Amino acid sequence: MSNIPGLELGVPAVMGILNVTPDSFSDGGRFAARDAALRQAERMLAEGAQIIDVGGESTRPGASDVNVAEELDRVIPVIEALADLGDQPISIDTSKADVMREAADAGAVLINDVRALREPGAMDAAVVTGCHVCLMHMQGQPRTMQVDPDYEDVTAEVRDFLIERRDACVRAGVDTSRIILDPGFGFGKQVAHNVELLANLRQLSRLGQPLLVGLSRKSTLGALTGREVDDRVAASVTAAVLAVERGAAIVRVHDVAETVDALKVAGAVMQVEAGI
Ligand code: 7PJ
Repeated sequence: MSNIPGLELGVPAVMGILNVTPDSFSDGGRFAARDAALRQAERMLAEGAQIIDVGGESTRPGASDVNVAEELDRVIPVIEALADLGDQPISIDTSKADVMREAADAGAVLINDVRALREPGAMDAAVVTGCHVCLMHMQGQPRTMQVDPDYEDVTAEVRDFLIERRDACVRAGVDTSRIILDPGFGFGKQVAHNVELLANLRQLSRLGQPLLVGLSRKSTLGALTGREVDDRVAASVTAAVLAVERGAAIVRVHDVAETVDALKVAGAVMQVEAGI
């Protein structure tokens, strides 16, 4: 599945979301303080998260930009403290080259970039750090991406974009074994696009790279269930199971304990099915 140190081969991994932003859409402000963030990370690790994704820039639709100094201030102390806790893999959710470099110095092993290393200097930073990278599809920019997302064939367009970005990374010097792909649920996509992408996820897993899927508490799940963001646990867990069944290697979630339980059940069934 992945050769990120600390992750088991072939077993789906749960990535716990650690937002260190005052404006994150679901746990806004609550974990902004470093100690609170650390407690949340420790809880997610105790619940079975195998990776912690530290993010200091909210990418929710309409969120305002964060400057480099502010983003570094938010994430670096948290990454340093997490690295001191043990050797569980740490991911940095950023698009900024400087944040990638400093996060890697502080102990991050995965760069999770919703802009797929298209910002100035980001590709070089990914290469020099030697980190794993997660390349995500997005149509448009966070501020405006949900205005009128439009596709002829969402699965084909996402696949072609991910192939293009993977190939650009390999040409720049990132080893193929370090590349993870992500269809970018909710990033410039309508509900029907997200549902279609999840239904067709197998086609993306055939690209041969591990897939990361983030649907946790997203508005598509709100649209399908009529539930507010804090009441989307069952919907989120269901989405994670459906994604893993269709080949996802990593699921990025808020509700770690519930997702870990669900994946134990799904994993047992999938192993019998696969004759393992
Ligand atoms: C994703 C992400 C996702 C990856 C966010 C939210 C919005 N990174 N960062 N994939 N979503 N790789 O958590 O709802 O889907 S921020």
